[in-house]
Amino acid sequence: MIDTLAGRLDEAAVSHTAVAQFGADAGLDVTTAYAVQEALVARRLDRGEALVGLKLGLTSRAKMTQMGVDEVIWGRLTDAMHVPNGGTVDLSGRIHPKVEPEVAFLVEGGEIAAIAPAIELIDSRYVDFRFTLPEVIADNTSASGFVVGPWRPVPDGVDNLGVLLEVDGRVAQVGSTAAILGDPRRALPEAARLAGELRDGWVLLAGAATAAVPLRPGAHVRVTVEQLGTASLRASA
Ligand code: OOG
Ligand code: MG
Repeated sequence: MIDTLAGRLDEAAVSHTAVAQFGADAGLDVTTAYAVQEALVARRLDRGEALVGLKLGLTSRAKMTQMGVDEVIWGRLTDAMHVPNGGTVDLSGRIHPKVEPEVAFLVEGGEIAAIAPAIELIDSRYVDFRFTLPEVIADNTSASGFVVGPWRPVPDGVDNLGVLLEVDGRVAQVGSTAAILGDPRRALPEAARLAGELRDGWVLLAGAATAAVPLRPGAHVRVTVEQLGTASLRASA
């Protein structure tokens, strides 16, 4: 079953065509769901992608409410998901992408070496972006892309910095890093506990500070985190 479900999700991503939720009959539990995720990401690695980090999801109340799911989850980031800061995201390869404001950590020696403002691009492989907790875990927590702004040392007050998500110069979401586990630095021990591994040089996305917003063709998206600066992307036409 693990391989069948991983194959379905992989095919959905590659063909950018949403799949139906697996449904209760599949009997997917959280443990099996992480095995599906591993098998799904293994297919990417077999195609030559490399693991470059991890992400946490549903670390904020806003996201739990938006997605109707209420447990912290984790997923895997590969080099193919990385979009350079200010770069263009090709929408032709996505299903129904959304963007959300995050902070990223650089991991060294099991610790936080640097912090950066970040944008996560999520693109659920399920129809209508609807899923259960095991289903979204199996789908690598909707991971599709990420942008990291300039790295800097962790500033004082990182547990409560203002976060702004702008689309075409208009404010789309406002929030605070406090929304991320009460303090985004908690993402590090949380990721180590959940994933069991954090390699040097990996990027860790701590989770969205606000709800996600749809990424429309041609849109310019900018995330600003107080004291950290900005990260931005443009969607292809
Ligand atoms: C699941 C991924 C959640 C976050 O930052 O909370 C996530 C989803 O919303 O599709 O990445
Ligand atoms: Mg996220």
